[in-house]
Amino acid sequence: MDSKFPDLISQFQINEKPINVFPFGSGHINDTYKVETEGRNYLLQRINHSIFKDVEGLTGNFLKVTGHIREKLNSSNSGPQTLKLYPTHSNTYFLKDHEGNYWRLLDFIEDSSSYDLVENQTIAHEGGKAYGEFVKMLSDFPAETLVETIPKFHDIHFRLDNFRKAAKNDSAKRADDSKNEIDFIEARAEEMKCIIRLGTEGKIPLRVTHNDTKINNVLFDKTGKGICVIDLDTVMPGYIHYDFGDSIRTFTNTASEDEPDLSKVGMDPDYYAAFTRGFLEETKAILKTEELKYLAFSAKLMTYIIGLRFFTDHLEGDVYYKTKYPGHNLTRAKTQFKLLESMEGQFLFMKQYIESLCNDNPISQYGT
Ligand code: ADP
Ligand code: GN1
Ligand code: MG
Repeated sequence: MDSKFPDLISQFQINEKPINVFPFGSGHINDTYKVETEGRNYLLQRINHSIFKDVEGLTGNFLKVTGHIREKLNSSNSGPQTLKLYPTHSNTYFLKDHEGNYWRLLDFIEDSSSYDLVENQTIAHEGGKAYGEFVKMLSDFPAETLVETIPKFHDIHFRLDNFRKAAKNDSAKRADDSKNEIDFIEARAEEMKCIIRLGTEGKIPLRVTHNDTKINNVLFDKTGKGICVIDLDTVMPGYIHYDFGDSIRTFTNTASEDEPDLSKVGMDPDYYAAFTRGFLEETKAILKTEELKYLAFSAKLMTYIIGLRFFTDHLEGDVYYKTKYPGHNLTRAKTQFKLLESMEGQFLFMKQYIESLCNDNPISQYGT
């Protein structure tokens, strides 16, 4: 174990001493470690401070949101859990070390697993229920009391501007080799502006959304039941489409997010159906007709946005996401764009499936 950990961990209000501390999980943003002790285990995270600039505001959001969820879970006394942060001896819920790094300590959720790739329909259905329940539990939480931890996070105008600047500046000299991707993005740019337009026109409400609903941000128990939604750093006001769409992106892909063999990449219709069923079982009653109408489209939007962000990072020389090899972000972007094409080919099915679940409130899904 790195010699910095015992001192770091001793600054939090826990009784146990660490025996073993090792890197854990496959997130792209924070540095995550499992802390083993003679008693319970913990999860230590170094918060990526260059991405999350307001750690105090982010921690405030975390405490408010988990507090609200905990009250709901207590009153229903059911299986799901929420994350628990430990305070430091100075009674703050994060620690700033002498190098300027920010750390937090959480309960390690035992007997749980996260997946990078969906393995069966139970996982997809349970994932849909977990993310659906998460938004439902927060539907009465005052969104305006949360800080925006990453401003304009899913703002398509902002993301397109960043991409166009990156392509023009071409600081890593990669744009010439990426003509196909640039054309792919531009061909779809107008279509992708519709959710933000509906929001600006007041036709869909701002809710408290998770905004990073990928498959490995839900923990499942051994039977495949979803037990905890994690990675709460981006919980802030957003549209329901951000959560549903980003989930479909990762819960339905037949290959990994960074699969280089594009022939393996595509949207599995059975996983789409299973996730959607679970999500709507929890949320149908709270969603407005106008929100439901754009759900199928949102899967295309979020696959596009995340592909656009991977691609922009590639053009900028891999400055945002953790990468394992040069070109990793380009591989990820190509995978997203192939997945988006697969969704385009199955869009009629995607729309009709949602319509079939909304028989009591007939809606026609948006888009062609
Ligand atoms: P990142 O922002 O880098 O994605 P996450 O908060 O998602 O960081 O954590 C990374 C991984 O660590 C998760 O995908 C999950 O596998 C694991 N993990 C996170 N929190 C817990 C927890 N409280 N208990 C057990 N495992 C966890
Ligand atoms: C990042 O933190 P992680 O790995 O769950 C990113 C998401 C992307 C995702 C793509 C704060 O999520 O927006 O969708 O990678 N999080 C942030 O895998 O940028
Ligand atoms: Mg994560």
